[in-house]
Amino acid sequence: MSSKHLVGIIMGSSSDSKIMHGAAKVLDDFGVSHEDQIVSAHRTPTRLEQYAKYAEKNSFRVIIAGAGGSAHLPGMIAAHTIIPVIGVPIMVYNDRSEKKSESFKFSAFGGMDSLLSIVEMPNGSPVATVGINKAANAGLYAIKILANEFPQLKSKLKKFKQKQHVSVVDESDQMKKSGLVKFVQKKFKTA
Ligand code: RP5
Repeated sequence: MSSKHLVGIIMGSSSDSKIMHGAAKVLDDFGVSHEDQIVSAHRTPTRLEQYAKYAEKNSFRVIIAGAGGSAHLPGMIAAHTIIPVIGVPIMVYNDRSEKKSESFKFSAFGGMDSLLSIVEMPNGSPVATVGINKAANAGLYAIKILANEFPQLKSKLKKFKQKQHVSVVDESDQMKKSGLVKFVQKKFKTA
């Protein structure tokens, strides 16, 4: 596979990094090279435009863009480039100050604000959108796109699906054997 970065991961703030790291982790697990940066649509609008050009120059195949609040980043990046953009709506944010009270650590609309602003891109500038905080799914979806070009990713994805299958069947066997009450006690360490 290419040693160059295939995926660009960007986020609106360092406070998004805890969520966005889920995408990076999946890409690392599949051996897909990615480059990670902070690009803010409202604090660094000119940098956003530069980043889109940079991504095209570097032949990124996919851009994963995460943002919270009104979340313009994924849509604005999509407006500036023909590279497919996967948007990650982020709920938990605003944790720059440790002293902030709990109620200030979450976006007012619980992530629905970001979800709707990313998923509701008007016709002509699409952004594929994953669920709120589901950065790992963005990573997986990027791999599915890349698998069209890199056949080794196809077989890795098939193995990944097979592993999921086996783990569900294993848990089902345990449940069948012990019964639901004991299964829950063991799995969730309840009394
Ligand atoms: C958005 O505003 C970012 O994506 C982040 O989710 C949110 C809050 O940013 P900070 O105030 O934590 O920098 O642009």
